[in-house]
Amino acid sequence: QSVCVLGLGYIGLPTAALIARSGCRVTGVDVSQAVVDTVNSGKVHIEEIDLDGLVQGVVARGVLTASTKVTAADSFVIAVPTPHDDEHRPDTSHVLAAARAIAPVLVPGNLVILESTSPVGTTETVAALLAELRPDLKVPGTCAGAADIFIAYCPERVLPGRILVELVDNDRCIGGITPRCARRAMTFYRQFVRGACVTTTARAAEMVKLVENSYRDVNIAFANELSMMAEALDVDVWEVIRLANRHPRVNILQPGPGVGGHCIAVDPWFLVHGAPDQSRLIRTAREVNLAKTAHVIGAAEMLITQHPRARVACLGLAFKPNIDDFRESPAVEVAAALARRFGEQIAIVEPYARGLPMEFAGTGATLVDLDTALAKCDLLIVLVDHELFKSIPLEERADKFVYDTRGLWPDQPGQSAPNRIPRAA
Ligand code: SAJ
Repeated sequence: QSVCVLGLGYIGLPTAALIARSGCRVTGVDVSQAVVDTVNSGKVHIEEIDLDGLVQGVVARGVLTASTKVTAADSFVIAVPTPHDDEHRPDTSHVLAAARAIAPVLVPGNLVILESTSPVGTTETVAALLAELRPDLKVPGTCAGAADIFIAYCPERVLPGRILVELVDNDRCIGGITPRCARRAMTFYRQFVRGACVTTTARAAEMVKLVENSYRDVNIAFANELSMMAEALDVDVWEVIRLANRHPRVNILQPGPGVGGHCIAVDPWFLVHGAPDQSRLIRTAREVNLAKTAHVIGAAEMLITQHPRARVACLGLAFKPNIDDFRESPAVEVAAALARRFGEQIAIVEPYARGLPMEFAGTGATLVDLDTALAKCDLLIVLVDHELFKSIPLEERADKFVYDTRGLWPDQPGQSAPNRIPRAA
């Protein structure tokens, strides 16, 4: 069995390496020569637990090679990015470019799988494109009778930091352009997936992926809306959530400074664009989560203005706890807005950063370690719930003003409601 994986990013590279380990010969294709060279030297360009050892092993055994060119194979897996424009409209051009690259080498019996998060209908568009480029092949969904090739959509649903474990253990939802395509793709995934493989249509599988992340976004928006209401009502939102969650059928998520990452804040827009008149709740949830970041910036600005001589530390930049990923992070957005306005008054603590991201260039804000911040700063703005911050004992922060957007320190004195902006002394 030979497999060609297009896109060697966060999903493509771990997937290519796992397939290679399961006994296939894999070519990993990427448009970046630097990525190709790195992988061919047995190294990795992305941080992910255990990925370096896995890639080194399969490259050394000669079962994974990288290239900038698509080669003939039994199966093709497309795992390229689907970005969006400023109006949040999905951009499927990389997916279509990958399909164009595959078209010339396709032969009867081949399987083409799309894994990239995609608007509903994209797999059918890929099929139509392949049919147009290869009129000599019977392409499923575009021809009568048995097709020559198989096309399916199978989304990834792994959590960064647990990618290799979740690629193997999570259930997979496999959507075929036809039931025959789904069955063929299921045989492919069973080679390296331990979780259940469930088949459906390509359109349903595309929607499943978008729905999973929209579900989480809507639920976080609920928590964020509660936090702003509780602030207005002078109630401790974390206590309210903790108590409400004692109900057997209630499970409210945690408020924060907004929603970050590359999926949950993006995928709901793909659904909204697909059915704009039917997606009021999902659109509103997105708006609530965006508004929460603006709310935190406004509240922090007010607090600093009330304490003009205070030295301020922003705790955390990552988009979620205990990781070193700062892209699309609401914490960066908040801290950078404060740095632009208050400059040198702002110190940043981020144990996972080696320097400040470019958003802070020219602001005068500085990156300091936690001990320095605790020794020198009087006002702490908690933006990320890193374990390191959670463990700060009360005696090291009892005398500080704290604006805690993550509910990290329920014992912080002077805050009947920790989500509430502390009043000026
Ligand atoms: N967040 C909150 N409150 C919460 C939970 C999360 O504010 O109670 C925030 C986080 O701080 C972070 C953001 O949400 O800024 C997203 O973090 P996350 O841990 O919820 O999700 P991601 O983006 O790391 O990964 C998600 C996962 N999707 C779901 O859990 C439904 C993952 O399984 C997907 O594979 C991934 O998106 C993806 O690639 O689509």
